[in-house]
Amino acid sequence: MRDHMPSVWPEYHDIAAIPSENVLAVVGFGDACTRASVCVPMRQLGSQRVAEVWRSDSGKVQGGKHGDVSFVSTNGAMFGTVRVAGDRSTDAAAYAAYSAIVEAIRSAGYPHLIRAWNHLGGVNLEEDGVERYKRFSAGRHDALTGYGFSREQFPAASAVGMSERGLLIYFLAGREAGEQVENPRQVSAYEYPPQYGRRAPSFARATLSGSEIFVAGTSSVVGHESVHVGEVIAQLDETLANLEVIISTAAARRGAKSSLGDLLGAKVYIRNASDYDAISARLREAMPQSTFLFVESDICRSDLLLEIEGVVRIA
Ligand code: 3EB
Repeated sequence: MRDHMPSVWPEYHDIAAIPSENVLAVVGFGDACTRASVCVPMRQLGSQRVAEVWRSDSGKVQGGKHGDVSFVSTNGAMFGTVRVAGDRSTDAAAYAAYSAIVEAIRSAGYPHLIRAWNHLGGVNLEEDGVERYKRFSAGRHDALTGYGFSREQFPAASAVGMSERGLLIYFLAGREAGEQVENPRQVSAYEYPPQYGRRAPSFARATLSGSEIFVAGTSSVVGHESVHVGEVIAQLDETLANLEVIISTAAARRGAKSSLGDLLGAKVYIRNASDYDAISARLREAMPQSTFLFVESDICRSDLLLEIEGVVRIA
């Protein structure tokens, strides 16, 4: 039933050592977009220049385009990107982007959204009195529900800023549905009260797909509230507690045991570059096995100072 999704997973490699076999896509960041199929305008922190390399257990990759969505696919998995210019309201941009994504994945035969990365220029700025992130949430919700997606079909996601205008989304879709996992320490995002936007955010805390746990962008949120406002290390510790719980909960669904230390790699979005030294030192200690990509980025709530995402392979 569950293992039709071939394994696809991200690896973080120095841009001088990007592998060439079984690569589905390369996501570059900032000025390090060598060989990148998609380049996210976001400054990397630290001395290394790293790319997010999407590997798969199949070497055969096909490319295609549907509307504004470019994609590559292999067996049962599709990796796609869409970019919308910043010349209209953010609700309309998100609605257009998610409509294009759903049209593309359905027409290509990969109708299940597994994981999405949302990058939004000026994410915390107000647009006619409403924060862009809230407008984004509304447009995403209206598009997905308009196409018949139920909350159990929302993908795991990250939602962060970027240093250019507009909206840049990349995503993973499957021929087979993933399985959503929610975090018992947190209210499901799709049940958030209206203070976070007129439509609740349409994402899952994690998706199980193939042998992977795709963990959504995770922050210092308990219940539905941001906690430890203004305290970056306390936010980091709360984020790690959230990651631990979502990873162990997801693994338990497959009768497995996994924890924070099993993250293959982690991407860390840091609002204030001056926090990089303290955050990176603590993370490398907490997760000595993991590889990291650190970027400077706004987070979708203005009181959040960091967000961490990653992937675990269940043995
Ligand atoms: C949170 O837990 C923090 O709207 O897609 C994290 C990951 C967050 C994804 C999204 C938002 C999103 O609510 C914010």
